[in-house]
Parts: sequence; structure tokens; C-alpha cells
Amino acid sequence: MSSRPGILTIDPILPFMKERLEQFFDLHPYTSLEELKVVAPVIRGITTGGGSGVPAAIMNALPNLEVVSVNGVGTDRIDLQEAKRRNIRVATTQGTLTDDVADMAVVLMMTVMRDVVNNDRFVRAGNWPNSPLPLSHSLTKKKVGIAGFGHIGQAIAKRVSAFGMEVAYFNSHAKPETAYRFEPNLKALAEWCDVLILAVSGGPRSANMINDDVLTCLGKNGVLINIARGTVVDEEALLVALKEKRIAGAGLDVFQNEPNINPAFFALPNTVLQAHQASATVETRTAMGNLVVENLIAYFTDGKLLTPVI
Ligand code: 8YV
Repeated sequence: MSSRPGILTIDPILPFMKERLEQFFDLHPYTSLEELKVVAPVIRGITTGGGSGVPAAIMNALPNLEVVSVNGVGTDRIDLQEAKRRNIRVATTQGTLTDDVADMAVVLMMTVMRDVVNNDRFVRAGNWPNSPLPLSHSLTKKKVGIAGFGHIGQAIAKRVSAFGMEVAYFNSHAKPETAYRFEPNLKALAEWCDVLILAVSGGPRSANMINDDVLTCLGKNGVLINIARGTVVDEEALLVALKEKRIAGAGLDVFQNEPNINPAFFALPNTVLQAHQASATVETRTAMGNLVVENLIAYFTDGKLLTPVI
């Protein structure tokens, strides 16, 4: 039997990560709980994505698990309390993806407000010579409400301010060190803003935070952007609001039940859909991948994580 630690890879990893990890560890890609049973005793570490986390059934199946290295910043799919109880350490790639995720929020906002996707389809269909396009909407002077004002929320604020947009934010507590207005009431923020951008962490505290009431406050001219987690939005309520044009549109990078999202989204012309791509650039995924690997090497070399959560 190998003396090298066994690492379970839950999400697929990039080739350079595999190459580096294989210098130190025996890798076991996750296939099924049944097959996991065979290798379970040798697994001491996990790599996973923020969206996948570590399902309870997997954590429970691994008696010798010591460390989880997340390729992302979200820990909402990991039972941190149980990890703490079992003395399992958890690291994320904090600090690597803030700018790209903030960029995606802005890309989605602009794409929805300026009708980029519909206009592209119109041009490709050869319709330009035949009929005028509907007018789109300015960003300048519009109000942006940001729900969740951590690193990503603040990076979004900085970007949209540069477009001459007004910003206010909702958060668990005020951040007086920032230049922006704190709005402690989410419905009041939705009522005030033209664009509501979700940048909160996932998990039980934010689950279905965007419900029918909040969407009603956002109103028929309002746009919803979600680069946070699908769980933050009551999707049934959102689908109805979009279908009945009770809000103007949505730009969504994340969904409940990814990647098998509700097909009702496919038929909505006022919605721009992404496949959880906010951090998916060569540059950021390289930085994330390096940190995932180096956290594991650091842990198994001297017991210390570089970017620990617990
Ligand atoms: C990644 C994420 O797409 O950081 C997170 O929590 O959800 C995203 O950045 C994901 O972790 C990639 O696996």
C-alpha cells in the first residue's frame, strides 16, 4: 500500500493541477459512493469546487479525512460544523476570484440592459435591413442595489460607480469604512434600485432571500443579477415574475439544481443565462488551481493551510 496520502477529487481538476498533485499524492477521482467505499480508508484529503462542496454522504464515508481544499470561495455545500467536530481543516481560494466574479456581474448587467443577446440574434437572423430594434436602457444615473457587501460586492460597487451609477448595499452589518450607503432592509433596497445584484454567500441564512415580495419591490423596470448562488433566489417566484414581466429582466450565472436547471428559463427572452462561469477565466482558474494544490502540499508538509477557513 502507498504511503502517500490519498486525495479524492470531487470535481474534475485541470491537467496542471493533476500533474503537480500526483508528485505528492495518490489521486482518486470521485465516481460513486459504492466505489468510494473501496478506497475510503486511504483518503486523507479532498479537492472540490465551491458549487459541489462535500456532500454529507461523502464526508461520512471517509473516516480518515483531514483536509478539504476548495477550488472556490463558497463553503455553503460543506458542513463546517461537522468538519470542525471531526477536526477536518478546510481551505478556499479566497482572494483569487474577486475581480472576475465582479466583472461577470457587470457583464450580465450590461448585457441585459443593453439587450446585447437579443440584438445579436436579430443581426444573425438577417433582420437588420427589415425592421427597427426596440431601444435598450442606459446604465448612467441608474441605481444599483448590492445584496452582500464582502469583497465581491465591494468590487462590483467600484465598477458600477465608474459608470456613473448610484450604489447602496444590504448586508448583515454596515461597512462604514466604505463610501457607500447601507440599507438594512432588503425590500427597501429592491424598491429603491433599478438593478439588484446578488453577491451574498449561499447557505441557510440567504436561502430564498429573493422571494416574490422582494421581486415585487424591484418592480417592472427592475433587473436582477445573480452571481452568488442559485439557492439565494426562489426560482419559481423569479420565473413567474420574468414571464409576467413583473420585473424587466435577469442575468443569471447560478441556479438551483445546477447544471440541470429548470428548462422554463430557456424560453425567457428577457433573461441572460450563464453556466456558473464567473470565475472561469484562464487567469483566475490558474491562480485558483495553484492555491488548491499548494494548500494541500502545505498541509501535508507542515500541517498549515495557506488560506484556511477552519
Ligand atoms: C467556482 C464558486 O465556479 O467560488 C465559488 O464558490 O462557486 C466558483 O468560483 C467554483 O468553485 C468552481 O468549481
